[in-house]
Amino acid sequence: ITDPKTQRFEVPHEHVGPFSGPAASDLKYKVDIQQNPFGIKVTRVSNGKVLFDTAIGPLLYAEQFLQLSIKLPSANIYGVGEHVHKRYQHDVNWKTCRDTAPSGNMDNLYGVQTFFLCLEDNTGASLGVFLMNSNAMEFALQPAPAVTYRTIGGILDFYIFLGDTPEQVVQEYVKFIGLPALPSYWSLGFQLSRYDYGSLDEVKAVVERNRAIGLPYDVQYTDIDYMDGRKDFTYDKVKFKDLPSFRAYMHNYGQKYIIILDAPIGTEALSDGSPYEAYERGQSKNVWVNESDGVTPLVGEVWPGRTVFPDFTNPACTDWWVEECQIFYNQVPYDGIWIDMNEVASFVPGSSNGCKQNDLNFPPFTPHVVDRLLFSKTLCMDAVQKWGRQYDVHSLFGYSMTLSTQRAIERLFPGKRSFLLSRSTFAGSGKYAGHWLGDNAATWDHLKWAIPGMLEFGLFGIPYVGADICGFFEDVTEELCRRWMQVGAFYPFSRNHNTEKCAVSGGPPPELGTRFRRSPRSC
Ligand code: SSD
Repeated sequence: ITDPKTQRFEVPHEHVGPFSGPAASDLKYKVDIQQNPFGIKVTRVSNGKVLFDTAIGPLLYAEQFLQLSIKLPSANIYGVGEHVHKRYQHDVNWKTCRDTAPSGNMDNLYGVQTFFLCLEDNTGASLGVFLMNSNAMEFALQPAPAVTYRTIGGILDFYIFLGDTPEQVVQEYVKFIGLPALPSYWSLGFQLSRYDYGSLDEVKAVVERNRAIGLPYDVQYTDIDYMDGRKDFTYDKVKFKDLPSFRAYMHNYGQKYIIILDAPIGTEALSDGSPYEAYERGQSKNVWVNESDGVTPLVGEVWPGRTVFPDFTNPACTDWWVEECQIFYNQVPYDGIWIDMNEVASFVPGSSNGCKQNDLNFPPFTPHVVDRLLFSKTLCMDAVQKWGRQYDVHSLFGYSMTLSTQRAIERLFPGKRSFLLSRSTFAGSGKYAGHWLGDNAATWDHLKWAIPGMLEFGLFGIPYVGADICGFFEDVTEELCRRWMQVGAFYPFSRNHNTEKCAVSGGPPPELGTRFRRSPRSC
């Protein structure tokens, strides 16, 4: 449903292009349009069941407020994200859904997935509904049973998929948005990581301890502490001075090495005062997200301080990013890339200069998002990228970074299945990347909630998914970590990871390296 008079933003999706060719024949469905009240009704031909009926509420179509409600055949609804859902099947009792840590409420988290699956009845017959829209939105579940999509821009570009089974619906959906990447065999093995091992020596000590007890693990990570001042495409020449030979060290034992790259790029010189060359080259090619004037790079704040933000929707930025991945690879070989902070995260609201008072930053209606402020922990909504304003393209940042990083993967590992993991996702991210459920905590609840979270990402076409085993935040108990390692062995993406922690007295038991904490933090 578009505006017949003015062009509105439409998602420039990499896989979903304009349709051509003859209309389908022998349809399973019938579509009726009713007037007064306006409604679109989709009926399953085989049994006359009404699957999708928008006449249950008004179609509202204003410049910055579009709403459509859909009466569904049953309350067996699954999907729509990214949130923490305590159950796989949704509770339709009036529920409404950024970089915010997963919690038990319905806060909007790292990605946007507007697809849901509805099981019509107990025969397996199912339908899927997908809204190709990247604006801030709400999704409300009601006991009718019905759902309401409420978005503040773009168009109402709905796709409906019918199947005789839920699997058939998901197969149709992922074929439409881009079939999931086949993971490399080694990436299905157990993986070990932590935010701030402290030095490469410590990383190697962890590797050696786990090799010594024969723990079967395939992959070792280094997080942003490997970098010089947490700047992409650099490494700490003191604490990680032997990093250039670390991949070979891992390969000698049939293991792999993965690096993290963050979306935000620091603007200061390196710790020894030398120029931060990746930043300088990006600056010379004008590859950053700009302020509302379209020419001044927007400056935010992440690690290590003032940062700019690559505009991955700009082909010149993609070329710069691919080149930087190659230059760094030539210094420090690696086997895969983990991209993070790509919601895009910023620790100051909007920009270091704040955001202008206008209808993009402060729209007439703000959906139920964290802090009720669209630019909280991210960029001003009037910031400019090649694909459009942040207001329209914010939810595509992680997706566009995935597309750009995939180009680097293809350059570095031609003809091989490699590894790409992204925190922020959109429909189609699974064609190239896997996902982890973000900064969870060492609690039994998070152990439990990870199950529906992973099942949902299977619906979203991102089946290579997992959660930080033993929890990212908080200190884990031995029993919880043991249980999490057991269930984590069944995660498609099986990685034990946790946040930076202070040194503890007594030190960890040998078999779990420095990620396990027996005693409370001593600092
Ligand atoms: C990494 C996490 C996500 C962190 S990232 O998996 O280990 C460092 O690269 C940053 C994290 C952050 C929130 O902005 O999400 O939380 S802490 O870790 O700064 O508290």
